[in-house]
Amino acid sequence: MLNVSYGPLFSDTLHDDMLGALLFATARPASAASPLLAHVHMARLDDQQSLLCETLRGESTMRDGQFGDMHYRFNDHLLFGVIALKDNDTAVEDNAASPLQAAAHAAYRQIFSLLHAQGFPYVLRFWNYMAAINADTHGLERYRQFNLGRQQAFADSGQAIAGNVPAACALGAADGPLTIAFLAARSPSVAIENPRQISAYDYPEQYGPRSPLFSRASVATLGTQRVLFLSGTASIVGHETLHADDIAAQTAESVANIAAVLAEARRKTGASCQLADLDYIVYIRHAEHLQAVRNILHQQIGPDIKAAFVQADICRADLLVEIEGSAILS
Ligand code: 3EB
Repeated sequence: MLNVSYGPLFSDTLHDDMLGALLFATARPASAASPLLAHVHMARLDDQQSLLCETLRGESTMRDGQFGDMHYRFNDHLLFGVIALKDNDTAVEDNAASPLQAAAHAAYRQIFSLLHAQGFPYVLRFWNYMAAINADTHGLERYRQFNLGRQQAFADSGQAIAGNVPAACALGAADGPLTIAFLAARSPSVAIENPRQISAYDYPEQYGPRSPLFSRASVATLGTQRVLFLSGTASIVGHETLHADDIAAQTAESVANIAAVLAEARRKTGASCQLADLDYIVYIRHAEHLQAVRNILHQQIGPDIKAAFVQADICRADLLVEIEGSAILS
């Protein structure tokens, strides 16, 4: 059993049934001290008085652990963990590697060795957040530095670097260390790709020396339940960004991509899942675009869409919006 909720309400204590959470807020509340609450430095746009909390719950009988720089919690079926590494926390062994690349490499190496040791080898979903994601430093955009370290760690850890890879998102936060959260299971999930898009792990080199590593969605079976995690989805067709500078068209293209991913998920798993079934987080680069994005989503998904909106940088400088989500499928 897994429950994923996106709420303004947040209880400071980690309840017995919580695996962990992501806390989207400009400042971390002093009371929210648990390291299993991954703090993402992002402002909520739709309700500025509240922070947004994406909470993962499971059956109780959780156990807590710490491994290197990581904190994690698990039950019989699922393990959730959080690692936050500052660029300079990691010694740069490879002189050619930037500090962010080294941090990404170290974080992913630690994650995979924990998951191997604990017997949760199948990651359903990664959440990746880093400051200044579009800044060029050390001769390369920081997102591309991150991709170098991530891919190298997958390869060094014996993980597939194409095909059945986890769902993910990667966004730019206003501040804070490289923060990675992950949810892993003891049995494999089904990776979903999007027929309208080239798989991210096959992107050509113009997007950086090493490809991003994620699938467009993952579907996990947990007992009698099926859970879908939709990766960050943007206005990309083939491998190209479409509609630069047009927020309405980028939002509509992102929805067309989500619809295609859900169709592929239905085809591959037989599960029924429609656009209106998901809970969404919508990342918007420019706060003033909130209403335009909302209008398109209301038109295309429906006025009762379950969505929260936060301000974030997107991993390509020409992308203005990215949408991710999840659904418990029956
Ligand atoms: C894209 O489709 C948009 O690097 O983990 C979406 C989801 C994106 C995950 C990642 C990047 C990532 O390429 C960007």
